[in-house]
Amino acid sequence: ALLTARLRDAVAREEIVPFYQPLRELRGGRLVGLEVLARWQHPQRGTLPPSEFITQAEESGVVTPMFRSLLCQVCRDAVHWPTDLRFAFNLSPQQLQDPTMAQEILLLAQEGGMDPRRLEIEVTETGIVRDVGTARRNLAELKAAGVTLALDDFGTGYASIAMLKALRVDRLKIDRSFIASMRSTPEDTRYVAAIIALATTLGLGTTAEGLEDEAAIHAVGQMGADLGQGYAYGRPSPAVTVVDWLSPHL
Ligand code: G
Ligand code: G
Ligand code: MN
Ligand code: NA
Repeated sequence: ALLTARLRDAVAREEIVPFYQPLRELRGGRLVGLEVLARWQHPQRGTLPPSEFITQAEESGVVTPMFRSLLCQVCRDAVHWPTDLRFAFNLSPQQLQDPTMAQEILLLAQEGGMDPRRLEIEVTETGIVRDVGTARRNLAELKAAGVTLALDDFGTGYASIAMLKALRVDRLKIDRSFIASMRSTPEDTRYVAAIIALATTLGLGTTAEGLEDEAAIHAVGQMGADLGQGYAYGRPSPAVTVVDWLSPHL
């Protein structure tokens, strides 16, 4: 209860801030978007990662005001950046169960001057299975407004082909564990290839996560993934760092 009150207060004071990680085209390396990753800039404990507070935020319901605050801060930051940059947000399972979630996101985007076509929403497979009806209506409403839907950590949860069909996601994010095992066990490359082939057959985009070196970038590009994310392209960083990524590079 104490942490919940402290967390609520942190959201109100904007101590929970967006960090950004580049999403790049695998061919050419162009910056096309940024994933928004929450960080708590704690006055005593320094910059805390989501593992220190997201579970508590979800269990207490603070995740909803936290998300609102992050979206508002991103709209403010984005004023200084190119208008074609896209923003990918993570949604908690709890948010997908809220029947007013989609409306609220679209209203906040409008108030912040953010075209919904620049937003990507990342959901996990576990987030969807809980209440398919509400999750599905929320996602359909966002999609109808032009928001891109991405299935995060793909390959590690419960997603079925039927779920991909019902939810009409636009993009699969290959979980970084598959990219990591490709490095240690070359035969494991076939799992990455299989996910990309599935996405391609269904007409979906593929984002490869956890790219830590040029070899991984090259391999997933060869297999047909279109976007990539990982330390090779940039670490999650505060807004001031984003300008360094905007200048033409490589
Ligand atoms: O940035 P980092 O690797 O520490 O993030 C760990 C996890 O925290 C990520 O997998 C991501 O899904 C989750 N996460 C980061 N920011 C947010 C957020 O704003 N909302 C939710 N629900 N999850 C987030
Ligand atoms: O689950 P989700 O995709 O939301 O997690 C994103 C998090 O993954 C980032 O916050 C970051 O901390 C972590 N991450 C991003 N790129 C890499 C990478 O190249 N290697 C590793 N090990 N972790 C990464
Ligand atoms: Mn994510
Ligand atoms: Na992931």
